[in-house]
Amino acid sequence: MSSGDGAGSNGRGASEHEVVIVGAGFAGMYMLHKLRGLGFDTVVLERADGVGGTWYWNRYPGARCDVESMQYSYSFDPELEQEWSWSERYSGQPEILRYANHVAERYDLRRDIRFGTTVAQVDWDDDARQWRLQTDRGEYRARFVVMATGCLSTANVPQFEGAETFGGPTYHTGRWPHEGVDFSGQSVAVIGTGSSAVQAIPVIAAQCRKLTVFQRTPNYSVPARNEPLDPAEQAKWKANYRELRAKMFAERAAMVQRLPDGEDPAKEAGDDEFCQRMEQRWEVGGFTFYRAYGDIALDPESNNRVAEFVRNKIAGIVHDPEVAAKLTPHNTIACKRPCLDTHYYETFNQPHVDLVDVSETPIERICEAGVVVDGREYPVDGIVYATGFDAMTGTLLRMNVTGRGGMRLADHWDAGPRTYLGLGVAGFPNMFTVSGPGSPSVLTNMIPSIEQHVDWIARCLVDLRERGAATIEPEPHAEAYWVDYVNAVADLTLYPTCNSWYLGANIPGKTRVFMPLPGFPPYVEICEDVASDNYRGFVLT
Ligand code: N01
Repeated sequence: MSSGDGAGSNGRGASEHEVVIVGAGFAGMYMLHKLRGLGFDTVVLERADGVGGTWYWNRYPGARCDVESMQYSYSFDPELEQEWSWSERYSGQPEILRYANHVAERYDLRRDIRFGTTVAQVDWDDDARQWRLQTDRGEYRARFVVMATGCLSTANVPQFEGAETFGGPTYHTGRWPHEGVDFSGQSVAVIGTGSSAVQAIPVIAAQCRKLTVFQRTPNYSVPARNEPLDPAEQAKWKANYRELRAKMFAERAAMVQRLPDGEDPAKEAGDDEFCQRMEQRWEVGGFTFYRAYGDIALDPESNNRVAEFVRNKIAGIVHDPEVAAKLTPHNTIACKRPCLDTHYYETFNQPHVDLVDVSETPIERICEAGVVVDGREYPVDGIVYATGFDAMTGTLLRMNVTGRGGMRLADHWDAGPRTYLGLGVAGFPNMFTVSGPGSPSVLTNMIPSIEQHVDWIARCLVDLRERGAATIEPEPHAEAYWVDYVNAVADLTLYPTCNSWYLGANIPGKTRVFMPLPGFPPYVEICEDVASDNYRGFVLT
């Protein structure tokens, strides 16, 4: 590649294309397939050795999607929908990665993906009206850049004092060794109790000799109720995919729930009706629990009533009242990303599982033997960091993007990410972000959200080609309007009321701004409207 990337090489050592896509997860793969079909010369740069993005990296024990299998898949090709079969209600990471590989194979995507290629610098060349991408394997140039870099792709590893002195192996859930890890007979520390930890803890506990969980904030979790996928359920989806996909796309999180959403307010429900409805949803499992009433994400009183239901469940499941109290959250339910689990709270009833509350006395340091909290040493053989990600902006900023006049994306986003529609950034022409900050992205089923972005970007590139336009970029006032709009919508909800990664609150020093936009269908309508209205809010040259 670099100078030897074949047909696209420009004779100056750079590989030249119409479009460079960064990332070969579900977004990058579909973008490549779509643009190829439209006749664009496109290449994908991917730092991993394989496709799959999130599902390539997150191989920790218990890793599983909490969107149901029949909905967590591409909808763009009915033949693909029919030929692939899922085995469980929620697919595990290995099965999703197999699906990603099947897609790469089926559409012959790999020939245009440069694996093992890390993008280090991305600059807009105003004279050439081109992007220049420096990678560890040479330079690429392209008129358009599509950042398909994922929302949760830069691991957050807290800088604990003495971390480098630890004598055993350490793992981050999002960078799990491909050969797997055998914890048999070992004493293991897990730091963190977010979605990844909630999935990993029961599985690690089943294998190791001793497990110590270091918890800073207790989390609400609801049973996923995973099970083998009922063949009748799979057949129903396959027979009615078009209708059911349309239903998904009409839902605010782009997924159909097992039970209809409650529309009425939780705080006004009679006690019996409330208990019956919540019990039913607890039994059915999955995100439908969080949709039992219409105002759970909006009204503090209603929210607290649902939260109290989960608190009582924890008290009923966890035998030791002290442990149950530590595991019980008191903040708003579902203002952090809701968790689904398989026997998470039950795991803490096992005699070899300990919970260390580090909310008031943080982890002091890591020493050669283990983790130190409040002067006490917890000796362990290995440490699992389930400490999350520098979400939504981390990966984009790490690529050192500069736009018009050398403006750094990092400076433009100093006070939080600024985009128009989560698709483009003012001053950064011909750059698109799939599931960028300011779009519904992480508040939705990611694959339909990705498909909507990819389809919009592809339509935009075709329109530019037909009009002979060289560049497109958001107007600053449209971007400013959009930032205000996203904030205003978020402020109608309870989302901004706790320290979540949605707000950037998990990364020391990161500006606190609510990054995703709640509500998928209205967003899709706005995107359609903008494109149909001559790309209102964008400048085309
Ligand atoms: O990360 P997180 P995650 N000392 O940021 C703790 C998606 N996902 O990898 O809450 C001690 O949620 C931190 O504590 P606190 C999903 O969108 C999807 O679990 O900040 N603890 C928290 O408990 C999810 O939301 C699936 O106080 C520290 C934990 O580490 C997103 O990925 C499955 C600490 C981090 O939790 C991220 O989830 C799994 C410190 N210094 C994940 N720093 C699906 O099923 C951090 N923590 C699709």
